[in-house]
Amino acid sequence: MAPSPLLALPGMGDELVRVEAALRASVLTGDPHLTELASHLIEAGGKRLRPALAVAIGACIQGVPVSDEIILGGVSVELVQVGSLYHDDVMDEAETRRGVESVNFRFGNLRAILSGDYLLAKASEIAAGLGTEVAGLLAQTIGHLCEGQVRELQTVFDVERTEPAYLGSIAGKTASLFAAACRIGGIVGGLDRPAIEAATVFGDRFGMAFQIVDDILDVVATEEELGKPSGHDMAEGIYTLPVLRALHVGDDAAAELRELLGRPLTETAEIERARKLVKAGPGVEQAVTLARRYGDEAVTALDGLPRSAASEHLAAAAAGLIDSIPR
Ligand code: GRG
Repeated sequence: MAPSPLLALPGMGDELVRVEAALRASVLTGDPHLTELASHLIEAGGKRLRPALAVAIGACIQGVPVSDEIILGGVSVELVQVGSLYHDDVMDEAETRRGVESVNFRFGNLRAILSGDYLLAKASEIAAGLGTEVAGLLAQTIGHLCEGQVRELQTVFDVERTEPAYLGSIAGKTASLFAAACRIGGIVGGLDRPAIEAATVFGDRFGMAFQIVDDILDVVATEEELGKPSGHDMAEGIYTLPVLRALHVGDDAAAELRELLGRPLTETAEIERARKLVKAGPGVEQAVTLARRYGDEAVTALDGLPRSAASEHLAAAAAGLIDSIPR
């Protein structure tokens, strides 16, 4: 995705340098091999969007630089993100992640699972240092990620997957971590209770829009734009919003798509045909409309936060999500 306007918040660059230092320090262990495993994807990069959200919410009241506790809150959330990617790549048998070899591909499944667990343990330890509310919230969020992922597994290759099933899955697997990042920024930053609730709603709606845009990109973007093969979700049986909408049009294209899906797509020609059918129908545009609606709801939630440069950038980030879709 294109760089978020969030990262252009004055001072955000310096805040993310602090996040980076604390993130790397959090995975230094007494065992060089475990350190290598736990650092692998952290060193590979990533957008650090979730820590940036925690920082920006905290900055709504503190300005920048934010407190060390907010930086650590962002680190705990990013460690959950990275740990979940380790596990996701094992499940997907992925070979690459963040532009480098995935941990499972480089070191094997056993090490990927164990080091993913280690990252979750480190996240929990840091969260516990920030207080029982943050510790409880992070634990609950890890549960939500698992619930979302299990919901996805239950409908794999199911052309009858319903929209509520899809939305429930992405609420757990993606939006819950965005919401937690914002809520932690609010709690640790010292926002009042109504503002903490507003920040949480912002994160949830932002996360929903983010995942829908990600799912649209899987259909419409090229391999060069994505940095990974297009149509991967469809090929693997994960039918996302644009696909579900395309399946329900009731015309010849929908019938052909239905015929094509429901099983793994292994041939490039089949994947390209399925992408073409979805792109030709109204599914993509309808998914953009829903992503825009979630983005608008995120912007509205910001009314409950102190108005600041940070809240302006949060609004621009939410409103700008759909701009990353190539037209
Ligand atoms: C044990 C915590 C835990 C989870 C197990 C595997 C799983 C259940 C959940 C993961 C679900 C998942 C992979 C959701 C997708 C989230 C997502 C949109 C990832 C990509 O986020 P970006 O684009 O990536 O922000 P970077 O690399 O920039 O961080």
